[in-house]
Amino acid sequence: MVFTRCYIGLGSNLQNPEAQIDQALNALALVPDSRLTAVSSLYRSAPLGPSDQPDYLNAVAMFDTRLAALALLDALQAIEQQQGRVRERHWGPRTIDLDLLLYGAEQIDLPRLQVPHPQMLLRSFVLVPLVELAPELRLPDGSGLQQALLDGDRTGLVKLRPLRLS
Ligand code: A4P
Ligand code: MG
Repeated sequence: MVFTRCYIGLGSNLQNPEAQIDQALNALALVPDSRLTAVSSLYRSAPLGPSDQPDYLNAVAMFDTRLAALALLDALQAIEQQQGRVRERHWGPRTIDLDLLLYGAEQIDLPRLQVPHPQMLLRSFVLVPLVELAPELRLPDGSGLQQALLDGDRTGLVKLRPLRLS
């Protein structure tokens, strides 16, 4: 099977978020049959959802894989588990959240997995790092990201620094 180019959103707002993002990137680099190809800058973002939680750190990774989409989701959820992710409330604080944003040009609508991630164009903390990584990217429906970027509200989003692949 050939490699499928994917994009993965990373988010953390608990227990040293910078270290959580680094640890998740190191874990992504070890996923079998896959290559962590590039990563966006690190961004700080105001919480979406309940506001009585710390700011988030967010980034997006470019990830090429031979895994099927559900196998990749399993790998992402295993990394979340390793990093002590406890699911408490919806949109509540978390040590690490890994969202599969795009899996090649596929559209997937399963109970466990919707791709493209349904909220991705509405979230500046996803869209801005994604455009930084892949400005010319097209979604499965053929649309680009630039219009969503122009329409979006970037309040509370701050670019912090480049992230290095180790
Ligand atoms: N799932 C379906 N599609 C996908 C996909 N494309 N990628 C399912 C990953 N998972 C997918 O996810 C719930 C279920 O979604 C999973 O079991 C998987 O099978 P979750 O992360 O456990 O659930 P949740 O956190 O309760 O809800 P949700 O809607 O996934 O949360 P989000 O959308 O991940 O948002 N504010 C800022 N500034 N930055 C953030 O990163 N993140 C969230 C969480 C809220 N506020 C934020 C941020
Ligand atoms: Mg999630």
